[in-house]
Amino acid sequence: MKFVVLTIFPEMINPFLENGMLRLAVERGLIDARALNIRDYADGKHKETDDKPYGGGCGMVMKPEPLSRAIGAASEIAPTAKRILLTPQGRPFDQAMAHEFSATDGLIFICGRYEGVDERICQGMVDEEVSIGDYVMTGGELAAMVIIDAVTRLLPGVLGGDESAEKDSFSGGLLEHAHYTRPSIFGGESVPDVLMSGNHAKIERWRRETSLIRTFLKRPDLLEQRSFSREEKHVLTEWCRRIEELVG
Ligand code: 4GX
Repeated sequence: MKFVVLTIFPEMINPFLENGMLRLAVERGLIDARALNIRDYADGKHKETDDKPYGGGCGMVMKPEPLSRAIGAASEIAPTAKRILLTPQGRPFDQAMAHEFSATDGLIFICGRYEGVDERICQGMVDEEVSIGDYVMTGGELAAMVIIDAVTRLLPGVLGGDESAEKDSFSGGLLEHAHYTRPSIFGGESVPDVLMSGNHAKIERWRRETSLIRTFLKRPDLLEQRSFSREEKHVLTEWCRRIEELVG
């Protein structure tokens, strides 16, 4: 899988590629990731990448020529990669999209700064506009790193051990159950007995149940677009019954 990030701040991207999981994935040959400096594709002695907007107004717009050449260079590195423009106007990024992107062979990220990029770039040289959330950042770089991180951890061989179930936990549409490690008592709080019981069937049942209830309490919106298994329906009706009993 190839990632190419087009930015005027490659120094924001490089440390991210050189540490942690990203570094591991590069070392294992699972991904090839690099940042290209849009300024390297700009003209003149000042190598300007932005200009004043036609029609007036405050702020600057990224010039089309340097961007167009940078996208051309990225497409030579990763000819079949999807070209993504990071913008609050894009399709909202989520775990399903992370899975979708992890099945492609490459992604090119176009990181705008200022008020954005010339509209003719958006129309002609971009396959998809993506947003990481409803807030405004100063550039697309953090958004590109968020997406690279979420996609890379899904690639086979990146995270060790019995991780495939964990990787799927969000695509299962539920939040994770609680986690505990030693010591068994911390700050006067102990670990739930079931986790100390050694009964693996019971532990797995507890994890599935608390995962469902937690999702209902913290993020009920996640349950709206999801159907329930027989066991899950049983868990929810059982909680309902106990609440009704309590309320009287
Ligand atoms: N999810 N920003 C992009 C400049 C810009 C505007 C329009 C292209 C078109 C963001 C987000 C985000 C701020 C990145 C504005 N570039 N990106 N930038 N939310 O806020 O992805």
